[in-house]
Amino acid sequence: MKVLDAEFVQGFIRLCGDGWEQGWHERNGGNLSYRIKDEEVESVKENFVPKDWTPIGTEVPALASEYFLVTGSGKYFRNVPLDPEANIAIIELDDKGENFRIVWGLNKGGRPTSELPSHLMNLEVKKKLDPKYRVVYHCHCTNIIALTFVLPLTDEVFTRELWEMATECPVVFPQGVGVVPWMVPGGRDIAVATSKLMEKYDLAIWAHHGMFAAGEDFDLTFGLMHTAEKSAEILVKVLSMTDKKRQTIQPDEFRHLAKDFNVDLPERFLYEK
Ligand code: 2HA
Ligand code: ZN
Repeated sequence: MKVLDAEFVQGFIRLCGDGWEQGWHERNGGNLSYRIKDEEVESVKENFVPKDWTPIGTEVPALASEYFLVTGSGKYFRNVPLDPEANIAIIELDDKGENFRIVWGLNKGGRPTSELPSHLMNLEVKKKLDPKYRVVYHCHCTNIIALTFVLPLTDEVFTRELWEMATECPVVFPQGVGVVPWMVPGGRDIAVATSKLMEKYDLAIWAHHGMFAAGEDFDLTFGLMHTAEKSAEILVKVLSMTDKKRQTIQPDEFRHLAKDFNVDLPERFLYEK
């Protein structure tokens, strides 16, 4: 099968276009990765032409010898649906999980996303917890970023505020949201900080930068990002009108919701204000 005909590649391309349309990917902002299933690798392998091995910049031994579909460094999400083969790549990891090589894509040159260490370390943490997780998505979602200038940068406050602004939020991300303080992007340090949060959460905010989401497939991962960002948009609107909410969802009401929807909401997010 041609790579571009594969369903997982089509799903990846669609997410890039959807993210662009949301306004979350100015210029080359954002990146996406997908841990490819064995049978999907088999279905497109005939097209692979391996390039040279290159260090990842970190180690991900639990992902050794696996294949990933990733966006290219400096490439624009806007251009992914228009010319996928020039803007995305399939990479293979070596048997130690220390080096990668491009086997398909980026046909006009380039490297995988500058955030490859964060993507792979997040995918590794998630795989160990639940092998069904395959997608990691980073975008520059406007309202979440805006809130990182006005809310305290704690998991507790961001989780509680996002939960309050849309009833579906505690059901969609019951574990909550983690927050990484401002750090230099692109390297191992921010990857370590983010992947630590991914042990507890499916969402990690990068202060004054954007957010990471992890999920089992493209719909769930994009939907998670979209739900959290929509909630942030509502909070930005509320805070633009007033610094006080006249009424909101109360801790006991969250507990009631948790019971009826059969989700576990950690008590540390249900503090009295
Ligand atoms: O430019 O979003 O975090 C890509 C990025 C870096
Ligand atoms: Zn970014």
